[in-house]
Amino acid sequence: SVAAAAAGEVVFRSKLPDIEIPNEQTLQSYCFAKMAEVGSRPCIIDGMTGVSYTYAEVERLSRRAAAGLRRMGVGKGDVVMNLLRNCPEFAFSFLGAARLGAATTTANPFYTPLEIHRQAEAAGAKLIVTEACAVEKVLEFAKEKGLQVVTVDGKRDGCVEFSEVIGGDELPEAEEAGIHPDDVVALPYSSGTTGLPKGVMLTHRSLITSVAQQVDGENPNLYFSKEDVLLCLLPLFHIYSLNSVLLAGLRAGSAMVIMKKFDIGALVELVRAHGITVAPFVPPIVVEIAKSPKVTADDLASIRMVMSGAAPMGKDIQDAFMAKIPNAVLGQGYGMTEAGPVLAMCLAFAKEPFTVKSGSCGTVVRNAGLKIVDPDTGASLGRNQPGEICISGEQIMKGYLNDPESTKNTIDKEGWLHTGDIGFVDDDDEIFIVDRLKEIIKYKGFQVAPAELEALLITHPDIKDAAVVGVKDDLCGEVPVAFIKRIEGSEITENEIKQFVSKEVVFYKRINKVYFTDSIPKNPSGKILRKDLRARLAAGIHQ
Ligand code: 4UU
Repeated sequence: SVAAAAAGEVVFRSKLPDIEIPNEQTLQSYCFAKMAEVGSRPCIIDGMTGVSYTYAEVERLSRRAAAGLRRMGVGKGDVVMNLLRNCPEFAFSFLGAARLGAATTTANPFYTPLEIHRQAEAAGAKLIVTEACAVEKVLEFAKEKGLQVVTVDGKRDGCVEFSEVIGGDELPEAEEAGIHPDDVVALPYSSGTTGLPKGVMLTHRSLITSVAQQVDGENPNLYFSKEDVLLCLLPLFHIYSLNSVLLAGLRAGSAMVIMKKFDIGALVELVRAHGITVAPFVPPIVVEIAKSPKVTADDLASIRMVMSGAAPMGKDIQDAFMAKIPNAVLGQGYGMTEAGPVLAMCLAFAKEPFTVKSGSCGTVVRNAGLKIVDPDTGASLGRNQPGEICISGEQIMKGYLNDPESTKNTIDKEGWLHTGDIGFVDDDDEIFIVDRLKEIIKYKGFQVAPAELEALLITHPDIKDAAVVGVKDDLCGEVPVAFIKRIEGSEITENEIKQFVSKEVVFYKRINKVYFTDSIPKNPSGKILRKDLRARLAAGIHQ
């Protein structure tokens, strides 16, 4: 529930009234609640092949996936890893696991073996659903650890084909029994405000609440209808797309066109072919479309709503984009994996829309409370005063998997989740993010955890100490750079260090620049003073 305001506290609420949220059921029954109305309507369309699945078919396939996963030994409390680019099977597998009371942990198929193994092991995955581009990276590990591997795109030695998993009977509804609203259904990984990536436990209750806050009610904050065709281009392994596209789309009865990889020409073709009406993006895609001479307003004429999120989008980008596509509403959603994930949503997306300002990342969602807190004193701040954004409500995570300490440091005793984002709420209840307190770096909306890169860097025999911070980048938002203290006598070069890192991490975590230094600033307890490093960079001091 929404944390009560203590004396003197200012708690910001949505302009929309609270609603009844039916979160005492399973996520799958909530998402398919309107089956009688939408059964024969298109649900998932594979943009690659054009194959289209109706709502009734998606429900049936998810029941078959449940039965197939159960045959392979998956049951309540188990974890399945989806290591997939966007494809219909992602949804079948996710919903199938949910029916068994199992959770899905999602990961980027372009991760390196190190990154995949680490997450699979930490999450306790029993089975990995993947595709040809990633299967090589999991086979050996899976054999060693006794995990099963399923492939969605063809036969492979040592693997089971997904077509086989969904080849049998459907799991009857009665056999779904025993799932509690507080059971975990999704387990994405996020480093949150500090440290290494951690498993974020999102329950049936939290995801239903989050989806309802967006698309339910007489005047939904994010109005998706049965007539809408949503573009599912953002990766489903990230919570933004999983929640605000797939789950929100299912609940609303919209059609979703699945796009496997970003290409501006292919995007235009899909928009034209399917009459896409809603396009959820991240800022770099908005920029690319605004700048591309290949895309005209005519190409995108069917789109009525463009959402941006996962990274800051300034007023100038927003204005440039709107000048190009004047008929669409462009606004932002503000999310954080741990927050379930949506904290705020643009009210111009509502069924009865409000007027909003460019550059705002929305207004707090309904059935939630948002507070701005002075990071030094902990005092709750009023309007127009920047401080740390905190959120409460039934949508927030249950906690980090096997990490009560980090959970306690993120969700306080009163139930407020601390985001590590600095922002303010203006006179019209609109939220503006102005800075980040936390160490995380966002490369095109993807998380890069400095602690992960630092831990890797210091395993190199020539590196005595290392610190990683983000620097602004026009194309990517931010990129990681490293300060390195070499061991005495070492002559290791910038390039050698970059290559060492590149071998172990996915492309967007690569070190963009190395600065050699004699000292890494730390506080007395050994915490890296990233602010000081950022100040050094700003002052042009690179040692
Ligand atoms: C400035 O990025 C996300 C989730 C994004 C999301 C989800 C559902 C957006 C819209 C939606 O409908 O999650 P994480 O965990 O990868 O990263 C969280 C962090 C935030 O704490 C903030 O620093 O990403 C940054 N961020 C934003 N920053 C997220 N959205 C925004 C935004 N503006 N609109």
